[in-house]
Amino acid sequence: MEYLNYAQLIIGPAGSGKSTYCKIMQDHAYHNKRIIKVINLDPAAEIFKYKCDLDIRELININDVMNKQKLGPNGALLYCMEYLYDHIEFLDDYFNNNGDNIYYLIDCPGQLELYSHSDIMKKITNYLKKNGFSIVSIFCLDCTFLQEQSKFISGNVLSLATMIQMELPHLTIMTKCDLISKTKLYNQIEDGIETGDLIKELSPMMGKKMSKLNNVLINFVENYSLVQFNTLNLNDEESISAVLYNADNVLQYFESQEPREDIFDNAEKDLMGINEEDRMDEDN
Ligand SMILES: Nc1nc2c(ncn2[C@@H]2O[C@H](COP(=O)(O)OP(=O)(O)OP(=O)(O)O)[C@@H](O)[C@H]2O)c(=O)[nH]1
Ligand SMILES: [Mg+2]
Repeated sequence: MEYLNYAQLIIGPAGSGKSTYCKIMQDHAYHNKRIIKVINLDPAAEIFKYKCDLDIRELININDVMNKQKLGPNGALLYCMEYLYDHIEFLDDYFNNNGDNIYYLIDCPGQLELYSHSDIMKKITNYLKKNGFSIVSIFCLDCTFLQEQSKFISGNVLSLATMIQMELPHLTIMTKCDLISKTKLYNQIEDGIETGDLIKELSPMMGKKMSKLNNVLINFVENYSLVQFNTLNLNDEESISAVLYNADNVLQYFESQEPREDIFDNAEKDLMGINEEDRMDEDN
């Protein structure tokens, strides 16, 4: 399938590094002469480190919603996202103005209820998919989830619940890796962790009673191929390139960048003088 545009949907718990991820990727792309536009879909965002190309706050302001509708922060957030869906022309006009073959990062709010309990984000991404977007979810998880196996499994389950609800290709990225020393688990993840190793290490930590549950959870996680993670360290260009490369791959972005075959064919014909002969035939 040929896509018109490409988007990474940046999601994950509050404070997991979503907005910083956008800044890291935007800078990385800039240094590699690639353009990545960033859209803010978090109506409660305050300061941006990245260059924001479109901001939901131009459409709706969460404080106004809280005051006028007498809602708390979570209710107001849901209201804002539903308002965006009802006024989807806000996004449409912007995309149409930009034209095709554009790569976007969409910085989303951190309230996981939006992805796990409500279907509003799915409705928005389904709309984009119908309009020719290739989309990947980038699920950001703080690297502290790598500090022990039990936390790691709970992070997995969190990511998995979102993946199932969003029905999008999904990558889980361990963020803030500049902040931790490389734990054993960290190294295992970089080298490709085995389910068997996880079970072996988790069970003694949690007592016999839990071992059956651990096995079920770990196998469940593996069946969804979630034991694969990317680590992101903002001081390590290689890790940034690797994350972007994986996202590009999932989006099938590279295919759209390959020169079209008819351009090659024409150039070949030009070299052989065939196009010139055709043109002379047409002139006669
Ligand atoms: N050292 C370091 N700090 C980071 C990194 N990513 C994020 N932070 C810090 O973590 C905090 C939260 O980062 P954000 O990027 O705002 O996280 P977020 O997921 O967008 O947060 P919300 O939008 O509030 O859900 C900030 O203080 C960042 O400076 C990182 O890769 N390395
Ligand atoms: Mg943010």
